[in-house]
Amino acid sequence: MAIAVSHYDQIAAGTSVPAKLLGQITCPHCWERFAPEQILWISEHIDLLGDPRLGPESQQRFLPSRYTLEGDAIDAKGMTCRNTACPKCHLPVPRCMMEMEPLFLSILGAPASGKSYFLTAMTWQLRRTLPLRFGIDFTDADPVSNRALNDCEESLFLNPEQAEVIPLGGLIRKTELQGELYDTVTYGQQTVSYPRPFLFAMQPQEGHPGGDPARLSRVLCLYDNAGEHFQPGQDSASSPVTRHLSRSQAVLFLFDPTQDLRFRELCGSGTGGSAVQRAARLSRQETILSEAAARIRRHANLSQNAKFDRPVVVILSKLDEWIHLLGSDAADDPWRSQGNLTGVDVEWIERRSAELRTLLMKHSPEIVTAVQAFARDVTYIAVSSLGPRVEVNAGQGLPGIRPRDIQPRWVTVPVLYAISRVLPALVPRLVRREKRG
Ligand SMILES: Nc1nc2c(ncn2[C@@H]2O[C@H](COP(=O)(O)OP(=O)(O)OP(=O)(O)O)[C@@H](O)[C@H]2O)c(=O)[nH]1
Ligand SMILES: [Mg+2]
Repeated sequence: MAIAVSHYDQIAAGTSVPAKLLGQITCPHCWERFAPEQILWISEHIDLLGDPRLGPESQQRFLPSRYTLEGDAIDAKGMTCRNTACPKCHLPVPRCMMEMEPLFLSILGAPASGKSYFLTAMTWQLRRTLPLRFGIDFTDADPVSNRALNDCEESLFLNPEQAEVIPLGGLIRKTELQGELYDTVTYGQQTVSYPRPFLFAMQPQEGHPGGDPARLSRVLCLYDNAGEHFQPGQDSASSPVTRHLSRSQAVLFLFDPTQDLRFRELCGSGTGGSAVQRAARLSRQETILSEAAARIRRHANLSQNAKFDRPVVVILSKLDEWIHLLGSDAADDPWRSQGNLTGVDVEWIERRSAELRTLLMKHSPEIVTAVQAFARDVTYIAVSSLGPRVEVNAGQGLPGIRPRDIQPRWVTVPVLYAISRVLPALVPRLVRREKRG
């Protein structure tokens, strides 16, 4: 049965399960903010094809006037619709984003610094760590939009060739600057290409100590940029590939020590070093950071002297190649439990951060200078997306790994530490209790 009242009237009248809507929704594609009543619905009937923004093959978007009793819109041909879209760019906005605040995190770094491997290992491990250790459910908010990342997770962690040494480049490919990771939208004469977001719902389980789950639930919005996007001149009105930076609650900057000449000379005496891979490229990575800082300042209207007040995590990648430069291993994760509370072990992370900062000051001080000129709250965390068992394939001489040997190190620490800074009720920050008496 169809009724001609608005979805919002129904919610108010309690005719469907009342969900508390946000006052404002943020589109994860074009970052437009809009009121919930402006959201468009995506028609279902196959005759309703053709959208002015997305082209003749796309289902029409529309502002509904009829709804089912369950609160779903009904399209012009009488079909019940399930999916919603942004009023500006018309790209799909999952319905959970009407109820849960977004949490944008930007991952940036030079080409080949390890962003895609890190993102893949991180999301794979978050699926386990968040529900089992932190009492937070972590699920795909939009399986269609997450498909590319799910494929990368399968390639690394569910690879059927478990015992074969697979060249690293064959597991996850370089991120393209155009193509299937982007959506093209037409505004009159102008065509804009948006990077596709990866969206995850984070919802506290019953009994989570932080309190009201509705207040703490978030949609984590992540992007896998190509490193070239962070180079000067690569973000434009027609290709706003890094505009998420200005919405980000925290910035994760990957620094790859194996691309730094001075660091590189020290790599290799460790267990996982691979001369072939390191020979490939060198880059001045502080320029990526300075360019990102300039973009954030521009889009957030921050003056040249003002410091960015959100957390910045400098992630030193490919730890397996240079772990011998540190005093200790990183096999265990820095979590701490107190009673029924599990959180990040702040002292452990900060101790290691100080050690990494000292190392950077010695071998690559420009990075420390550049990040501190921009941000106030900086933490250094070292990760390996593959773990200590990278080897060189005898036949091809290329670095590779047997999928069964992949054991990521500390890959969930940057994101959980960042969340603990912006939302400590969801991911608590724990310090050792003072001894009494
Ligand atoms: N030893 C080691 N190598 C890694 C690790 N992570 C990535 N790599 C290597 O670094 C290369 C580049 O990694 P990607 O994750 O594709 O780099 P990216 O930053 O996404 O690069 P773009 O997509 O070009 O921006 C991979 O092909 C691997 O060879 C790691 O944890 N350890
Ligand atoms: Mg990549």
